[in-house]
Amino acid sequence: MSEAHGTGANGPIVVLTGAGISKESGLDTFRDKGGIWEKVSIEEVATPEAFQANPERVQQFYNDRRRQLTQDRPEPNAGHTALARLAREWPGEVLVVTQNIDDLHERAGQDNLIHMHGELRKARCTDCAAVVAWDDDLAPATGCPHCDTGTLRPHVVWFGEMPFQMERIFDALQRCGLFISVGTSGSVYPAAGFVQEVLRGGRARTVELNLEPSDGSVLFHESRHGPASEVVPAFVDDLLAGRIEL
Ligand code: BV8
Repeated sequence: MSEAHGTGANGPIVVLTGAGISKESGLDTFRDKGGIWEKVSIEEVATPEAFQANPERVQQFYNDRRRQLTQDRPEPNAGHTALARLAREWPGEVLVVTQNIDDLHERAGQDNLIHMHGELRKARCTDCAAVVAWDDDLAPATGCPHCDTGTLRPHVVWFGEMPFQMERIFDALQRCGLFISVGTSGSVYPAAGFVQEVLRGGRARTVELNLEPSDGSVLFHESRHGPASEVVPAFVDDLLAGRIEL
């Protein structure tokens, strides 16, 4: 593979991941059959208004998912480990932007990583905004260990809240030479609009690796459909072997 492929001249590779990459690790997706939003509604558990109206219900929703992460200890799958290998072996920058709030990318060794929708194993003070690692249940009265006056909420982005590190993400999208979307239905914004942002730059190649075509499939130069544990390692092999024209 010519060095030109991986140099900064092409900008970073940006990878957007969604719940589909964690599915084979045993974590539910949101909109598939049997998914999370089939069992509970967004308005009930994933908006600031829901938290205001019924904090116990919202805390319980995240306590259940945090326990699944900390007690069942799902393992990263071959999709996660292939992205970590890409970041290690690719001669240029690889940035993974995940919509997921699980810690499977970290546990696969991914370090240049942005959790744009927050993290299930962190809590944030509603008063002083301190963010703390948190593996236990949260109750509406759980106090902040920093300011002693505030209480803790899940450090996740609810609908109607601004996702994290948007400036850094858009900067990378505008510079990138390759945009890969993995395991996401492309139904939640602003993440679902990232591929259009990349296409506006006019240079980058866009690739979708998903179990089935997403809402935005037509916007990708290439799509490979199948489980992440198969299609992601195969694509990373092709990329590292110089078989993908950038
Ligand atoms: C914002 C964290 C603006 C919490 C999540 C009205 C009011 C306000 C905003 C809006 C509004 N109307 C619309 C909006 C915008 C809204 C939005 O997009 N709504 C949608 C429903 C239309 N977006 C927002 O509100 C965002 N904020 O706009 O702020 C703003 C501006 C100024 C100032 C302040 C604010 C915030 C959105 C973030 C919400 N939080 N999660 C939590 O996890 O509980 S979103 C939630 O959906 C998850 O994070 C999830 O990651 C995300 C996207 O879902 P996917 O990851 O794609 O999962 P999904 O199940 O949908 O798809 C799975 C895919 O995997 C499928 O395609 C499937 O085929 C595939 N798959 C399955 N198995 C496999 C597989 N692929 C590979 N291998 C497999 N084995």
